[in-house]
Amino acid sequence: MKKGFLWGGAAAANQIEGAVLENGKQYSVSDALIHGMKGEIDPDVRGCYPTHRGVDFYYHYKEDIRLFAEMGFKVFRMSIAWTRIYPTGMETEPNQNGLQFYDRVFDELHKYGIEPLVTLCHYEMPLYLAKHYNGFESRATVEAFQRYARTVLDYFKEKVKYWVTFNEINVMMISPFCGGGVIRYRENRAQTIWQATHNQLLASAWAVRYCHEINAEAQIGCMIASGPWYPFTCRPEDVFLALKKNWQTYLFSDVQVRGEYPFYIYKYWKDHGVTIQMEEEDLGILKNTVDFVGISYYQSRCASTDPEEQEKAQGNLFQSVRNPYLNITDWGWPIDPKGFRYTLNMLYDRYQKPIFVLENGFGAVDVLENGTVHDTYRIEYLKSHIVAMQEAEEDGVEIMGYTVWTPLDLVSFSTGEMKKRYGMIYVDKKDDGSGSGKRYKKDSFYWYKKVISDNGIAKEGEHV
Ligand code: BGP
Repeated sequence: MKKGFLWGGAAAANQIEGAVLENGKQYSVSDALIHGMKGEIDPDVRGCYPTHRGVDFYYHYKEDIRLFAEMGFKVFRMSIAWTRIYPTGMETEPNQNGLQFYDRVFDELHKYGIEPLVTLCHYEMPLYLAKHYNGFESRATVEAFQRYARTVLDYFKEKVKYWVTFNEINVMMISPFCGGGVIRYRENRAQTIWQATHNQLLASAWAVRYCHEINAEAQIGCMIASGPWYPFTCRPEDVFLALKKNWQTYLFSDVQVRGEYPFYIYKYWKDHGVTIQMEEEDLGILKNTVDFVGISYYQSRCASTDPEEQEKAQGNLFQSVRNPYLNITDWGWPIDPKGFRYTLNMLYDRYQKPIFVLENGFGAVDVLENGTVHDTYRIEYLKSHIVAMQEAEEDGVEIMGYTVWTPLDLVSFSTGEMKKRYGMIYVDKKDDGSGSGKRYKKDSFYWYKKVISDNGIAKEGEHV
């Protein structure tokens, strides 16, 4: 990859930290997920193991960062837990304990020359705001977010150069609770979802403006869950359906990158009886556009208008029809490195803005044997995707960096389990809460270390 490419890894506070109610912290929306995003929501937070313990990064961060440094990381993407800073979101003063914790983490990263890249909110809205204000449906949540964002952008101005506003902001379309803290719906469900979407986009644009005002050196990006919808067949109906499904993702990047709503949303709102409540300054605030396009990429999807095919797709994470040309992971996620190259090209074509790959990785069951894991399957997945990314760079796409999901085993977001592992470092923790918490290097740890030191993967007979 080009000189100065930012190689590293990514994780989220709610999936790694643990210490869920320590030093003033309160619950976030992630703590109310019983079995991850796909399970029920329990606003009273009963049970919900293992999210609460994560993998104890709160206490292990020094050891973990040392291991990231050993792999040669240039950047570590992490999130600040909003609830460590403003436990309910409504306090007028920040919790100093929370600020000091992240201050120590950033210092530790800098000690090894690792740049922190911080997501302001990775499914971590204070649960209080979801329960009392229905999350982003209310402007009160926008104000709470502004208070929080202002605090951390100011406080960490000297220590953090790279920021992201909301993780996978388009998840609002499949899980409004995780994405935007929405618990209750109006009679017209679409009205609630789109009002919350507007308010969240506003909050994001506000943070971009504030970040630019206080720090000309910083770069702040958006983050979308990418992955193209292919038409299942070349029937024109399937092709058009795929276009519309893709709009559900691009709407979010279109607004954040171009600074205005795209043409196609107005008809959609009209057809669905949606009227967005806006204040006079809203459209002006949305004009504060991001510096880079952050993406997660795990899979592609297929759209079909055939009712039989649609029936088969029920229950899938994205209700995608199975692509017969692709293998799938143990959790049914299609493996499509070419789709990654396609996505990078397509997004660059659409926006001509640098892209930061903020998540890409392989969830699998790992077996710890003699203190290590032989995760050839993970290496294969990552290798094919990194090669696809290199090809996209050769195609002319500007890519800033790649943070693998994830350096460290952690709690899965969509299923809430430890069994689905992504890490290059094995953490001895099981779903029932047992385990020593000890860290072990997997084969992928050594493999990724070499990728970073070679600045990529050499093609047969070539140097990168
Ligand atoms: C993304 C989320 C992450 C992460 C990842 C893997 O959608 O941003 O938080 O968990 O997906 O997904 P999962 O953990 O559900 O396998």
